[in-house]
Amino acid sequence: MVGLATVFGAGGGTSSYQEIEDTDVIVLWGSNARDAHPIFFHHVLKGVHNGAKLFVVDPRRTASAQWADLWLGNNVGTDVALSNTIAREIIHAGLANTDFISRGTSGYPEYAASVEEWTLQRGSSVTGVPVEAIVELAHSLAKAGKAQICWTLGITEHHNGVDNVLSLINLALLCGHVGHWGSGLNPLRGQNNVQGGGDMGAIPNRLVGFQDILDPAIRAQFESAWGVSIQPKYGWHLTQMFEAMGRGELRAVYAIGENPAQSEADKGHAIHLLQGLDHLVVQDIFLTKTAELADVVLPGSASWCESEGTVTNSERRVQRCRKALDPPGGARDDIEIILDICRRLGKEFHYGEGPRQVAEAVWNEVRSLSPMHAGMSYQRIEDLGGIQWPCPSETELEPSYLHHRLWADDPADRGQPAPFSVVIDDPPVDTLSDEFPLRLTTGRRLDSYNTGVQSGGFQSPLRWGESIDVSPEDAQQHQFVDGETVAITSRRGSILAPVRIDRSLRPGLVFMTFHFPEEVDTNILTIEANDPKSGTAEFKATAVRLDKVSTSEPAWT
Ligand SMILES: Nc1nc2c(c(=O)[nH]1)N[C@H]1C(S)=C(S)[C@@H](COP(=O)(O)OP(=O)(O)OC[C@H]3O[C@@H](n4cnc5c(=O)[nH]c(N)nc54)[C@H](O)[C@@H]3O)O[C@H]1N2
Ligand SMILES: Nc1nc2c(c(=O)[nH]1)N[C@H]1C(S)=C(S)[C@@H](COP(=O)(O)OP(=O)(O)OC[C@H]3O[C@@H](n4cnc5c(=O)[nH]c(N)nc54)[C@H](O)[C@@H]3O)O[C@H]1N2
Ligand SMILES: [Mo]
Repeated sequence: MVGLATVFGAGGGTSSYQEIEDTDVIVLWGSNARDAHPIFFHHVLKGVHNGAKLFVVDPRRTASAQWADLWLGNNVGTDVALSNTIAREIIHAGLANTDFISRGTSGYPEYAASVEEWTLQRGSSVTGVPVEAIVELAHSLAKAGKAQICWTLGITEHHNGVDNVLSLINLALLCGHVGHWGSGLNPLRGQNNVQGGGDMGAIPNRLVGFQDILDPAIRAQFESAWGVSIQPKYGWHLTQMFEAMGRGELRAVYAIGENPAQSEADKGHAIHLLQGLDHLVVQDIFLTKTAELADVVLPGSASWCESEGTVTNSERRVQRCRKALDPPGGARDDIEIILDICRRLGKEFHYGEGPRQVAEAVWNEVRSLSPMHAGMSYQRIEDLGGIQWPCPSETELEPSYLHHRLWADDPADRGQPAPFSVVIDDPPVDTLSDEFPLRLTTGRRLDSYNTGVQSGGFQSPLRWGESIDVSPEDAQQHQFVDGETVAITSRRGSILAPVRIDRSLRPGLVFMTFHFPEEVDTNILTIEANDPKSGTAEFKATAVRLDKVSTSEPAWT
């Protein structure tokens, strides 16, 4: 979001799922959508069915890559090098979209000069991607009338994640793939309502509707609606919170629907910091590991199918979420609990009676304060099957893609041009060495979810539990058999896991999830290095070594 907000002023994907189905080129970059965004992936497959060419850029030959016309298996942490090389090739082949560059962008000469050092040979040797593959992606992208660049954590979970995103935005600007039907830049959001959470102000620097908390006029509106005073300063994002705990500046935490004792990088350190708090409150639908550390647990909040409200997906579409079941026992809606806490802190809000009425009243307050949501009544959201923001008018609808003004014929209508960014290749913090020669990247599998709290309780026929996935070459070199338990050691700690030999991995690369922390504690290994611009930790690049531990029977054969 930080990258998109920096260039375009709005932190949201720029197109729509419908346009994914009507485009010429789709690039999934650092995204395994087949496993992690299966519904979105159906739109991708429809696009492919309609003639789009699919490229996947991922160090692993993922389930998504198996559907691709071309897979570019780059080395972990070389995405800036790859996109700069692609950019230079586009420029040198005379394929840059000079019309769009002069209409809608700024900073092109500096950018073009900065990628000049990225010859195909250099790019190929740094990234590990063959020259022909780089050329094919470059030429297909630049020649396409419409193209969609989609990314997720393979791009963002690096200490230079924002630079990675900026380097992909550069490619779209270079080819004119933004601001018109069928083209776009799409960060796929992790949970069903991450986009909505950010839009509602659950980020350190914005109020509802992505409005800057430092703007006095905006603050004044919220102060008068809420009857409170709002401090004119930016807050901390999650990583900064943990840093502040380390300095003793943050003494109390209220965690709602988050399990940081399992999901934080270098979790041994994270748990130590959580234990040192004066006061920890956890509000969750399960008793998590974080809840076990808490002073107060607010249990049994109603889950999504037991609550009313809205969720906003990766294409910025606000949809209704309706209560299908009564919550079990005395479980209550998160919002009821929060309103109760407000009351006990001395501030009463009156939104009516019952979940449906409260949810709609809160939503109408959002509409009154956030221009981009103003036109979305509950009735209209129902009638239209969801509405994408921005929707300022109750009668009109905006196009499904953002930033069309960048193409306007009259320069006066164009607004701020989108700036190119000069982005420098910056390898992972956790360097490979003789002691730690293998690159561990962590991620997800289809049938489990994050720290396993919500998916740990069922038996899937597909599930094998956690494993350390190793290329056949590395397994042979270490003389590992499939299923053998081995020790995985990083600069922060050591854990045990069974080996799974996996042909989707290239030599030197190993893979784990973090879905089974009770049995295999992946985040003991990961590094807390993070991108200061976004606070996102470098979960995707850990240096490890593997050692044999025993001659015991393999966990499976
Ligand atoms: N089944 C399932 N679905 C989920 C989740 C889940 O736990 N389970 N979690 C949800 C959440 S919170 C999120 S944020 C999303 C995440 O969705 P994704 O980001 O798609 O999932 P990951 O598997 O974490 O990472 C994606 C890919 O990044 C690749 N990668 C690693 N390093 C690099 C690199 O340096 N460069 C490039 N180009 N690629 C790299 C990995 O090999 C991996 O295939 O999934 C959501 N959906
Ligand atoms: N090694 C490694 N670590 C990672 C990542 C990685 O790729 N590799 N990815 C990172 C990413 S992208 C993410 S998003 C985080 C995820 O980290 P977390 O968000 O900490 O992990 P989850 O398991 O999704 O925890 C969500 C919690 O919300 C609770 N919950 C669900 N619904 C509700 C509700 O309606 N109300 C309330 N109050 N609670 C609810 C669930 O019970 C669960 O305990 O992990 C990060 N950690
Ligand atoms: Mo996520």
